[in-house]
Amino acid sequence: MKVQAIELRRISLPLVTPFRTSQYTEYERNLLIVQLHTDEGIGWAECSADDVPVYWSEYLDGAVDVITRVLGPALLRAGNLTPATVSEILAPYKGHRTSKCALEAAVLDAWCRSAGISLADHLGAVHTSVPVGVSVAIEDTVEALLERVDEYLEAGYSRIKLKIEPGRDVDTVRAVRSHIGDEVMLQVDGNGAYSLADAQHLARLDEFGLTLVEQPLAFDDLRAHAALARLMRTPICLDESIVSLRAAADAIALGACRVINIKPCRVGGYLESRRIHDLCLGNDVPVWCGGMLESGLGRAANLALAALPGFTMPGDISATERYFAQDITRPFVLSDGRMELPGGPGIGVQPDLEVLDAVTSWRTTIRPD
Ligand code: SMG
Ligand code: MG
Repeated sequence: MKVQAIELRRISLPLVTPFRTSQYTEYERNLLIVQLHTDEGIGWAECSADDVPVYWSEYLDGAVDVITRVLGPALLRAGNLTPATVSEILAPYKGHRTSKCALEAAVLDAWCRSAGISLADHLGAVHTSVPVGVSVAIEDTVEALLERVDEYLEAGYSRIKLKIEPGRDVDTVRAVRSHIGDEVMLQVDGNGAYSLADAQHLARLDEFGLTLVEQPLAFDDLRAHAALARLMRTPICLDESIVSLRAAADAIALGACRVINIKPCRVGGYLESRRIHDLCLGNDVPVWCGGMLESGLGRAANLALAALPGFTMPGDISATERYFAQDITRPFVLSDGRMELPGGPGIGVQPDLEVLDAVTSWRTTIRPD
């Protein structure tokens, strides 16, 4: 397959409620949409970097720059390529995994569409629907948080994930656990806001029967996570720390986690995600698919990944209405705590071009020199 042109658009989708984590509050989701033109048809994907580098080092303006000046031209120069060669072509350029993921995902979509197969089948999916959870933002008051949790449980989510931060952790989790009862699957995410000095405090979370505690400590401190893991009964799950297959292997070998959150945009793509999945499956480490408040394009691709056999825990792949009043694709809905894979070739959905135009604030096309 030959890449002929790469169209980039910045879009902005207002969030139905602000998304507040220990690091940042987001009011609208600004994303980069990739439309890849190849000699075998079109591929769609998104680059899910944030406006500012707070979740991790990548951010949207940086993604625009590196795709426009470096990664995009490299793909255009590459001649014939397959999805598997994209990461090799882009390997000389260090980092920028979210941008690399967007380009690889667009190639995968074009490739699968032209072959008439779904991305899910291409990746080796074994399910046609997957259980999904919801990530609940930090609220000013416990009352507001309980209301939000009730709303999501009523919608049927299979598990609740609470964002926590110092000062909003043990007491908050106690209130939510006693409100929802012991049966509901509950987990927490610190987004790296704690240090090993908080170990005794974090260990107090053990009494709430949590499924896991996600990324409590700094992203680049596997040893501290391993030390914390020895002090807590609740399994540690890593998110920000797992940037590659190698990082996943290190984390497992060090005992830094018992569960891994796989986010394709964090590890450089869907094929690296599958390699991490395979490693975890071989080591009895359950995985689940993380989320970055994606548009329907990223959501559809994440669903395909989440249908692989090792994804035994509900992912952060929530219904469209949890994020946006209007998405660029048809809405994704929940049914009995699960979400159906779209089916159809490629990622199985396409943007509504009228809606896409309406939310686009900037666009450019990268062509061969
Ligand atoms: O897509 O539902 C979603 C968001 C899930 O909590 C979520 N993502 O650390 O896991 C995480 C966060 C990262 C996004 S913060 C902008
Ligand atoms: Mg996380």
